[in-house]
Amino acid sequence: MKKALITGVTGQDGAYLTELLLSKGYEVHGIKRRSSLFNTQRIDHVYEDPHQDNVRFKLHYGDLSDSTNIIRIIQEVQPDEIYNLGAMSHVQVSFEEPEYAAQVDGIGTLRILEAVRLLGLTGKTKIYQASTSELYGGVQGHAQSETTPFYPRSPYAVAKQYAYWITVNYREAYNMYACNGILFNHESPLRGETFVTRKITRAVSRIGLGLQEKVYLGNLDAQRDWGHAKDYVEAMYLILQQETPEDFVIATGVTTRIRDFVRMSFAEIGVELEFSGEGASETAKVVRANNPDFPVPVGQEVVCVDPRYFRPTEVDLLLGDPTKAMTKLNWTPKYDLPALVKDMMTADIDLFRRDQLLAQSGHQILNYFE
Ligand code: NDP
Ligand code: GDR
Repeated sequence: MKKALITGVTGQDGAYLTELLLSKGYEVHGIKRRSSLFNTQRIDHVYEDPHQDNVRFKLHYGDLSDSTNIIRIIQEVQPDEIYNLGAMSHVQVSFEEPEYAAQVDGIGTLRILEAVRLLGLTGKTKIYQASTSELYGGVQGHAQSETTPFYPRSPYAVAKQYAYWITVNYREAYNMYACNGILFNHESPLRGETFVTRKITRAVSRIGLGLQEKVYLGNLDAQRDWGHAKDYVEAMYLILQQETPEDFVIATGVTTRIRDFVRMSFAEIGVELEFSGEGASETAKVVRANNPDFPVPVGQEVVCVDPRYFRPTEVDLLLGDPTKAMTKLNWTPKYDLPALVKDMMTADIDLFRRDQLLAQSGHQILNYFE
């Protein structure tokens, strides 16, 4: 039975990858951080009671900022594959916590690579590094591929650039099987609530159900190449099954503005919007609402721009060229953007119907401020 070790197992990708590897017969070990509240909601459905026999999913406490526990866990598990998904993954927050982002997203990767080397596992353990389209940041005007030079535009992206190159360096210096998956944005119903897509689908669901009046967003002109996380974890797995270790861009090849993601999400509840104004004074009002389940009044202002969400340096356009992955890995995404939006909206409407029931029976419900 193959053994995989996943850092960031409690995150969006960690959860989908765990499901995928368990379905392929792997024994899966995950590293979770100690937190003051439970942080395993995304993987609770695959959790197995450690007191049972033949448990194939095991969690270990650990943190990418602590090389002692990384070495100990890798020594204990002796994994065939490590998927390094753990990171402080929020671009805007990295401007607030630049040193932490460097420690975890940059040096954290070195800790994994060095642990594998020190433990003499270079011939056994394959390593997947979660690299990102943010590496291309300031590269604009054409689709970005494996050969496009990098221009990171945030502390997050700069830390990830270190992680990218240290992975390449360990591969070349020590003949390690270590690869970068340069993944463009990928979303799902499990996406963290403060990333823009999930923030939008949650807010639109709540507005449709009468639980919230409007949503405040930042730069509506940015363009992203969005795929579904379920498709992207398949690519991670495929990258580690190749004969020789290589780096791959994983993307859909289609880019869309944030404003259009907003429109598509409102369309899912039968609401049509009209945008007016520019930059920090842009707003959107309802011009048509034709689904009686979501009776949002015509004329209601439902989107406002809040410059608080503007970034000191923005990445305006991301558009990936996945040709190499499609030809060499035989990877093709199953979800397009409309299918992704539908999946996220269906899940969030379902989630907030529970809040609607609570509100109707007089209970106070939470507000969300991000
Ligand atoms: P999430 O933010 O959903 O998950 C991040 C995971 O990392 C969580 O499990 C989190 O734990 C864990 N983590 C955070 N800090 C530490 C730390 N100090 N030590 C150990 N673990 C830590 O991210 P995604 O699942 O979306 O992304 C997975 C990886 O892929 C990340 O590295 C991200 O940067 C990268 N990436 C993501 C893309 C995307 O569009 N989703 C695109 C390209 C790259 P906790 O749950 O406790 O917070
Ligand atoms: P990104 O994702 O920075 O691309 O990083 P995010 O969803 O945070 O932002 C995408 C774009 O939307 C604009 N935006 C807003 N963003 C947020 N979060 N909140 C808002 O209110 C808002 N309004 C507009 C942003 O300015 C930006 O242009 C994600 C993360 O998963 C990274 O870890 C990963 O590496 C990259 O994707 C690829």
